[in-house]
Amino acid sequence: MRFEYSPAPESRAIVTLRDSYGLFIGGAFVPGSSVFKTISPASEEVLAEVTHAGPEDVDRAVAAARQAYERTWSAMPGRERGKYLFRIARLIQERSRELAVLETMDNGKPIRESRDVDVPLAAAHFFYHAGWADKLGYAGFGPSPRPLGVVGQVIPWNFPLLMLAWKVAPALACGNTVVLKPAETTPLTALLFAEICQQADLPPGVVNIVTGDGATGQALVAHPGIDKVAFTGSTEVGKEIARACAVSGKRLTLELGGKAANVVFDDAPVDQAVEGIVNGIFFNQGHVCCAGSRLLVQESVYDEVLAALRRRMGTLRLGDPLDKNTDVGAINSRAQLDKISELVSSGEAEGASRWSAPCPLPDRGFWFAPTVFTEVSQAHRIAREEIFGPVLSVLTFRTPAEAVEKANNTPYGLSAGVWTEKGSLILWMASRLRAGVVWANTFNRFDPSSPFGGYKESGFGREGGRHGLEAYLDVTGNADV
Ligand code: TAP
Repeated sequence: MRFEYSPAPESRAIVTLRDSYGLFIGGAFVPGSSVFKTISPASEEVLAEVTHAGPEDVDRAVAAARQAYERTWSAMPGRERGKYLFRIARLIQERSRELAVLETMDNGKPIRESRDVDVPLAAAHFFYHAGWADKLGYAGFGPSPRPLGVVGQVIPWNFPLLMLAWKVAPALACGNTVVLKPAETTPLTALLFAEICQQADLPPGVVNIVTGDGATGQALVAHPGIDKVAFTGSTEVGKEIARACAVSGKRLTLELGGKAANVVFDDAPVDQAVEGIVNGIFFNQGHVCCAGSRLLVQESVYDEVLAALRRRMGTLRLGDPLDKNTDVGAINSRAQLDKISELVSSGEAEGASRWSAPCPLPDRGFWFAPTVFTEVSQAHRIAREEIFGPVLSVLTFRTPAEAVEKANNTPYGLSAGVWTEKGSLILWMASRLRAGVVWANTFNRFDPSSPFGGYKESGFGREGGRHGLEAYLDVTGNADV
């Protein structure tokens, strides 16, 4: 049965967009060298003009961060730093609706996801790390771990505010100051976060935000005044950054791409597994580094699982991201839509069989219907390359050993999922899957206390949990490390 829903749009009235945004340097919004426009991917409407930071602007931001590091932040007792982080966390909660609506407008993701996932998790990251700020000496890195200095952080467009929180909260809790570059297509929630820093009375220069494109990111990671680089984005750019940092003495963490296997055994409850498969690949339009983009189904239940999956995909509602009933929003940019379309065409050309959910696509904006490929071989590009869109590739297996072999047959290693009612099989699989996170009978679950990160070409370093703190601390000279 298909239910028809009346439109239930969230109001945009809560968001006050400025015509133009400056760079956030030294606690104030300042002009930069040039400007660019940020648009809504759902309507292609221009939302605002944003400043493009050139090398001299990056230089100013790094100088402001250095001054704040030396004069205030690194010398401030942890319990005082913690108060600022708690304050920021509470302000994110207070302004949650505004942040959620703005995120959805700029990114294209459904309001249900920005409201129920992105913004609450961003607040949770600040709450969690606020609690660590005065307890770093008890985190297992020796009695007096020290901050690293000025951190340069570059983030992608798929979870703009949440990736900012993953980066800024631990850096600040550990006593570092920050220069952050959001993605070119999604700068607006980072700029609203800058306002939150002002509202929280955060000392000027502790957080600096430089908007711009890849060249701005390049200038930031190459800047000699940076002590540590934290990057989340594609493996291709991650490799470039690793090369740029190689002989600089800068500390580096990389959170890169993924091609996760979601493995369904024949004893799994099919309806629950199908919900997990749908959540694994269609959540956030599949713009998720840890998306379950390769479904491995045990042969004996293949027909049953695929029939249930197609039925469920047929009920997904695609459209206005601000509508509270929308399941699948807009693709973030034309460039990403082109990339998805090119990889999908390659899947068809290489002989895989395509099925897309029968949903009408809006005339304006960037859209792609939820799609599943069957008859996929491991050699196909759609089985090997990260599509970063709502496209699932299905493969089959007979034995657990074959499932492990196929799941690990990827240059990536960020996440994996296992669906079975046998606890022993879950543990057997988890100990063999080469992935930073393995979910059992669920998918895409996040918590600030749980470390997240990759193996192989998915990068190195962990974010979240006690492990994530280490990336922002100098632990040398501590005897018990
Ligand atoms: P990228 O193209 O790599 O961009 C990421 C960020 O780096 C953007 O801010 C980008 O600026 C900037 N950038 C581009 N070229 C740069 C350079 N040469 N030097 C320094 N910075 C540069 O990735 P994306 O397309 O935005 O994001 C999608 C990718 O991120 C996927 O592969 C996804 O798997 C990965 N991702 C990983 C994780 C984790 S936790 N592992 C989480 C989310 C996303 P512009 O926006 O201006 O290009």
